[in-house]
Amino acid sequence: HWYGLVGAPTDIGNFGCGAASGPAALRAGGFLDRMRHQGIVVRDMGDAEGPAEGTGIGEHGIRHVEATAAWCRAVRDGCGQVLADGGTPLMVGGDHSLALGSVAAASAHARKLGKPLHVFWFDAHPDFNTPDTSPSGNTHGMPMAAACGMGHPEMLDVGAFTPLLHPHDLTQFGIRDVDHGERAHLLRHGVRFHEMPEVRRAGLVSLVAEALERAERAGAHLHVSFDMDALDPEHAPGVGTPVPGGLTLDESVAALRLVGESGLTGSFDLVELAAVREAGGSRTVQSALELLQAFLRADRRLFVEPLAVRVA
Ligand code: DIR
Ligand code: MN
Ligand code: MN
Ligand code: MN
Repeated sequence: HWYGLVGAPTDIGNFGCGAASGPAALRAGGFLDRMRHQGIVVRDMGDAEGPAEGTGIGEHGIRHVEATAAWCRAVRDGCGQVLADGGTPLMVGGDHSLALGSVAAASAHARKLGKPLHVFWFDAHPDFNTPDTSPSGNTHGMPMAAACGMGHPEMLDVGAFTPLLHPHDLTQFGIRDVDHGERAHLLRHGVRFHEMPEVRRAGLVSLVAEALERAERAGAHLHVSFDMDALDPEHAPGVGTPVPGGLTLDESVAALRLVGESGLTGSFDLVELAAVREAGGSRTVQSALELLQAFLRADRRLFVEPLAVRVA
């Protein structure tokens, strides 16, 4: 078993937020070496490519929707290639609109295997806006609605079919900033979105364990999408839209370890790593490294075959 790193260096979905620097920051932070030293080989598939410039505000009041869709198609193809070659894509963003691309790849792959797709979404935000409900017009607030078949035609067209995901098969953790119309959508479509008060009451790990049981029973392909702003700004100050009152690094590490142990994860995103926004430090990159390490080290599939000892 192997993971393939697909970088997506753009902030097209929240223009200027700084998330374009994410893949380079993670590589410069020593991600691949750190994994290799632990016997975990992650193949670097390089960066997806897309338009450098936005395409402006269209008739629906959405920013750069055509450019977003172009980036998502590139991410879809990069992740799709890893899946076709038998690996697990690790998409590093970039802003969260790109998850529409990785989910499109995951959904097509799951369908081919005859499995349902389940998505775990760690985020301060549900990213379940449509053009009608979005207060900002930014596409990074829309990928999950689009995956569930609601949104701008350009975004619905990223996958080979639509919807890519049934809303009942979407579970969200760490939510604490929901737009008004977005909440109505979530409730109407039966999305399980665990807001911070519930996380504090029930515990992140037990909510994740419950969702894992559902995914396991369903025989699902599990796609995990981790927005760095799910973490409290104390642990991840370098994000585009920090929201106080978030997840601790410790509980997130414990949750991702459980997800890794399950062996159910067929694709993974780590997004909104806007380290350039963090004055002078590297706290956010360190947190990202710890999350990825917790997840990967717990995935026993990586250790089924003895790895060749690597010299040099
Ligand atoms: C807000 C912010 N809900 C929007 N979304 C963010 O623009 O739709 N997602 N920041 O990560
Ligand atoms: Mn997000
Ligand atoms: Mn977010
Ligand atoms: Mn976002």
